[in-house]
Amino acid sequence: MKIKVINPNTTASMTQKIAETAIAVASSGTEIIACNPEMGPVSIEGHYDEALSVIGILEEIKKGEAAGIDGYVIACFGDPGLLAARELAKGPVVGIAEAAMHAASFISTGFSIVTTLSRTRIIAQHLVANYGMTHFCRRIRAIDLPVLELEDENSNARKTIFNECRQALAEDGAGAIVLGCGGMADLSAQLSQDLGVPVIDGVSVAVKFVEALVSLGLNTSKKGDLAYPIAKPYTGMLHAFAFVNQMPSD
Ligand code: 5HY
Repeated sequence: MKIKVINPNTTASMTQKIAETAIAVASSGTEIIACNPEMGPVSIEGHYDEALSVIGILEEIKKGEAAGIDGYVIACFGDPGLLAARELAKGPVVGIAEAAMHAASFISTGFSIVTTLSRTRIIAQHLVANYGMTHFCRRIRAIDLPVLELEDENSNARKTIFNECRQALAEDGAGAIVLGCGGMADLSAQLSQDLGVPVIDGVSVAVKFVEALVSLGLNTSKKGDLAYPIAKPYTGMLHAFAFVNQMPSD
């Protein structure tokens, strides 16, 4: 099977890190195609960045459909454009926030999320509610470092994340930690070992969930709101995004 892992920001080093994490957990027989859009924000740190990252994500889904991709991972903790991507895709599309939260709920009765900037906590909070995880999510914490600090080997991001996780375990009554950024994908194994609790990275979990869904033949339902978009003209600079209906819809 072919799984396309999309890093919605345009920072190639973060895409490479996400690719390595995905390839490390993929089953034999699973081909991982990791990419980031050609256009968009170098990092996603708020609603505006997120909104504008969606165009690039949908462009990558469109290319994936033409290339026979079986399933997709959206590797940004805001799960940007998830439902729009599902409208375009035949196969399953899984967001790393959704995947990580569900995995945490299988192995703990409470988890805390550790993300980057405080201003993005509200985005995670909305997803916690959307995904029915309010019962499990103990707290959403931020290390208040910009996303791209994670790309700087010399920054103290790792130490700061470790300290925030340790505090979460001491104060929040959490049994597991969910890492709140695709750029933290490479940290989960070491943090789990150092902290002695499950520290969950959504990229790894999302790849395994997509593998499971595809192997079960579970594709995105085309009945109702996730049916292919209704074909209509788009004007201005988005005219090329007008959906051309090649598939039957309900
Ligand atoms: C992410 N931003 O996963 C989010 C994390 C965040 O560029 N990749 C980003 O802080 O919202």
